[in-house]
Amino acid sequence: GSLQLSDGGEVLKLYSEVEANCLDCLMRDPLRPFVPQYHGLVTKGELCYIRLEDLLSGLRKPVIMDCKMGVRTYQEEELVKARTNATLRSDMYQKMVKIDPSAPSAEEHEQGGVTKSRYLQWKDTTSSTATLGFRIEGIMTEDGSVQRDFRKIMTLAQVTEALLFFTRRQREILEAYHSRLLALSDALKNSLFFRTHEVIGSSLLFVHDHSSRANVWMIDFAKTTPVSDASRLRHNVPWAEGSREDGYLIGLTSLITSLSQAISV
Ligand code: 4IP
Ligand code: MN
Repeated sequence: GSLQLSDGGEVLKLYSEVEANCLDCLMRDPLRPFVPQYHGLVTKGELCYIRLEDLLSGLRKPVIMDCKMGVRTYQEEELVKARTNATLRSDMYQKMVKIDPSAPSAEEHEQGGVTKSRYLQWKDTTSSTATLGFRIEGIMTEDGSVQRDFRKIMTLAQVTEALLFFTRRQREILEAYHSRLLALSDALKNSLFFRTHEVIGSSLLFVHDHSSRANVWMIDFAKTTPVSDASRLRHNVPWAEGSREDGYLIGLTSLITSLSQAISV
């Protein structure tokens, strides 16, 4: 993600027009209680930033989990680009080889590059994204260390294990997350923003600390774009190219199911 700076109870995030437009809409939508409060823009030197509520402010040694939502993490335009004027990314090829040297095709090995859509698709299909509609991108434990090995998780049972690790099996916290996600699910049903936006690469941020407060926030809207006036998205059906469907609710349902399982362990 883009660089974030902390600034007196606020977080500054590098300006993106797409994200700023989303935040403008979200401040007037039923989803507002599930999004960091947006305070407009600020310029520092040459750069423009989005001013956001610091979701960690007031927390002691917070424990954080980032779940990237949806059945895909690339925009449809990325596929069009790959077909029409494919840019080969050597950085993405290298990241791929580092994780699995046998993942690139013979041609990709030869070129030493892959397209962005190919790389993101590969990540989506080697994680729970494509099947469960979300993946755990990372967990930050209370000592501040970030663990990223959850990205290869494929099954709901593994997700439940990860949730038990993340919450250290604290029932109150698991239950607080569960009810927050049910409330989010209600808000999404009433949200005009949600009906009219394709939500790609957005995360749910789970945060708790020593008190049994636990909260979930929707973050990262740089790849969340409006659909045309006439169309509405369902978010709970598989994606087919052209449909713009993101499978966001498939992921939310998986997460709620997994939390229920973790609670009943
Ligand atoms: C990253 O791959 C993430 O997928 C980024 O998504 C994505 O940025 C990067 O694309 C890609 O290189 P790794 O996490 O495997 O390093 P996110 O920011 O949601 O984590 P986009 O542009 O898709 O947001 P590039 O093109 O920014 O490098
Ligand atoms: Mn990003």
